[in-house]
Amino acid sequence: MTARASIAVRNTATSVVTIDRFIIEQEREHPGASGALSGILTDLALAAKMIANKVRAAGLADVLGSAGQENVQGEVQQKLDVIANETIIKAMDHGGRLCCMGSEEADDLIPIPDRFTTGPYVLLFDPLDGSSNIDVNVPVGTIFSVLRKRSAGARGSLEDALQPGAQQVAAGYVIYGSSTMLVYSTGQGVHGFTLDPLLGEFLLSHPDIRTPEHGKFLSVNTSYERHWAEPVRALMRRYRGLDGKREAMNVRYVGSMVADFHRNLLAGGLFAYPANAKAPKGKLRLLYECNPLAFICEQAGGAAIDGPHRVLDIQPTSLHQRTPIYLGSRADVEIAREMLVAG
Ligand code: FDP
Repeated sequence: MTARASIAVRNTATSVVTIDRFIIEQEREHPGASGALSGILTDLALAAKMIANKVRAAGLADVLGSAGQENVQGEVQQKLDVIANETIIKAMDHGGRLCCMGSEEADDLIPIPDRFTTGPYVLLFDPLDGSSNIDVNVPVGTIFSVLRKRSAGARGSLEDALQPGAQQVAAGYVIYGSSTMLVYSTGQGVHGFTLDPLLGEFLLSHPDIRTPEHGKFLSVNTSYERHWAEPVRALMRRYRGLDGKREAMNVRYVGSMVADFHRNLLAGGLFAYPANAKAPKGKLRLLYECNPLAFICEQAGGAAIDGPHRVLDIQPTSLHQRTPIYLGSRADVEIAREMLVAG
């Protein structure tokens, strides 16, 4: 059976497909499955609903603004970052499905408390991506990645987290935008669910997402142009049609990776955060942002590279490692590969 033929259930005029039902139907296609991965996805969906509630009420409740602490990246943590981080940890720590977790907001691996049993998976997540946009009501997101435990011990170790992205068994994101959407893949295509605020359920709204081969949109922060190496500048001139060798792409940069990625996934396009003289590895984190979105992108027919290499093949060496990234429609990523490798 091909990945795209694997949708077992679809909405009809009189019945809707909830994310729980969809997860269970997908699990049924794997008779040996223990149900642990399904449980992780279901728990993540609950955490996403709880975070969505907070994000929706951000202007009302006292959750806007900075919590006055810096995270491991040296960025000021926003209050909602802290809330989202705790919400995910508490939704996931007691299910007996994880051996440990890693969060963009935590310096080290997050252990499963001793009072809970552990399980065969690791969860890595960015609880609230694009958080510098929260105060101005711009979409933000949650990104997650699930890997199988490799180490011998029950409680997990760095070895479990530091696996190439190609080893992910599931990855996804939630976008808290004009509606809240959860998009995920377990390697059987990419499926999107929209939160029905009245039912309080994620409903299947975007089955089998395929990203266009050529993109319309270019998402990159051009204010770093003066710090880019010449091949990157030449590449961006190409995308913008300035060298006369292709039609110009339309520049759209929200500055929230999930929002930019989501638009480009559906409409076609390329998201880039290149290395620059001030950030030699770019800004984005391999484990918490780049790997999960690269997995989704490839599953939808797109591609993701750091320049010469496929992102999913990079062997991570530290939890908070950064990587340059070019992510999106396959033909547009191919141009980056050619020009950056040649340059
Ligand atoms: P943020 O710092 O607001 O969390 O993850 C980092 C990120 O946002 C991405 O979501 C976003 O694409 C990028 O940083 C924006 O960075 P620049 O302002 O440097 O373009």
